[in-house]
Amino acid sequence: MNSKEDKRIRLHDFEPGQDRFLAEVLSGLRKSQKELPSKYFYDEQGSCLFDRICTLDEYYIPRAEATIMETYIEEMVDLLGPSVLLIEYGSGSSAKTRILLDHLRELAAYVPIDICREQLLRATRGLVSAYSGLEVLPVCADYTCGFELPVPRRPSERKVVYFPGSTIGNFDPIPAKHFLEHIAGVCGPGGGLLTGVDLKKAPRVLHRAYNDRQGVTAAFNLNLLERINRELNCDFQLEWFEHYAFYNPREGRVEMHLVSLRDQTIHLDNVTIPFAKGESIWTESSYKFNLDEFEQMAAAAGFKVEHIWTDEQQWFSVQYLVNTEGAT
Ligand code: AVI
Repeated sequence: MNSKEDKRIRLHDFEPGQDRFLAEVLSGLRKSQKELPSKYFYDEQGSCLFDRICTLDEYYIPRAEATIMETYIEEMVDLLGPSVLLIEYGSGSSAKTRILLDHLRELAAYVPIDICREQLLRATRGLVSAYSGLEVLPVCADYTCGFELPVPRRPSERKVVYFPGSTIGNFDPIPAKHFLEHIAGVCGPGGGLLTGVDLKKAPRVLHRAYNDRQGVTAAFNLNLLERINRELNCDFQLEWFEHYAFYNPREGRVEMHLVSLRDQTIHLDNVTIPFAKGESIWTESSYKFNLDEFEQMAAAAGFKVEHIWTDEQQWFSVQYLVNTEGAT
């Protein structure tokens, strides 16, 4: 960091260490259905690939969400009220957040939280120069684990967590409920959660979204193995694995896998891990919801759904949930 803006950036750094990365990779690859946590997609290269996915014709989510935000921003701002402390989980490039930063009244501060330090710092630099009066307090952390929130200079009326993009769908149902409970604790009684929730739709639309013609999603998926090779000194042969994504209607989720194209072994930290031809590593689930299903999960975590905005096709929703704890 060397520019004038960088000196004003105080990073709260809880970046997960390589020990935990190694432990989670090894434990996932030792299961009978091999798996890897999808949060590890987002190194510098993976974050760039994800940004490219968000520009693809087939990947409807960012377009639908942006249209909803642009159409209903005034209603959202009225509901959230003035002097909000805005906390974003998985802020990435913070590009989607700008519409809120542009419209929220007397914003107390903005806390972007992301696991990828480089992208977080890049985004913070951009925000600091674009919003001169705004206090930006970046936190580098795996937000599925505990970390301390920075304390802003200005007091706030309420805390609002922003969790766009339907990343909640990347959690299995029980961890999703626990995660919503954690957010309810962070925003406190009367605080809120503004979140994107992807809705159930025709499987062919989902199939296209996770199997784009340019192969960007495949590169995003395979980058996980490249990252493990690079950072953990492993020896995956990328050309011997293939991206495979499909909608599982019974479970209501898109599953992404990497399928081994031959019998092979890989070596990681003195452990040899065998792969049979056709065996897969499950790298991501992306759950799609009915409005009722999501409402029930939110209620079980202590949230009341205050408002739902959807696009014309009802493919995607943005929802404002309020922590009802302490309400009579
Ligand atoms: C970040 N998350 C909501 C994306 C999704 O759609 O589940 C990640 C992604 N995986 C493949 N394409 C996009």
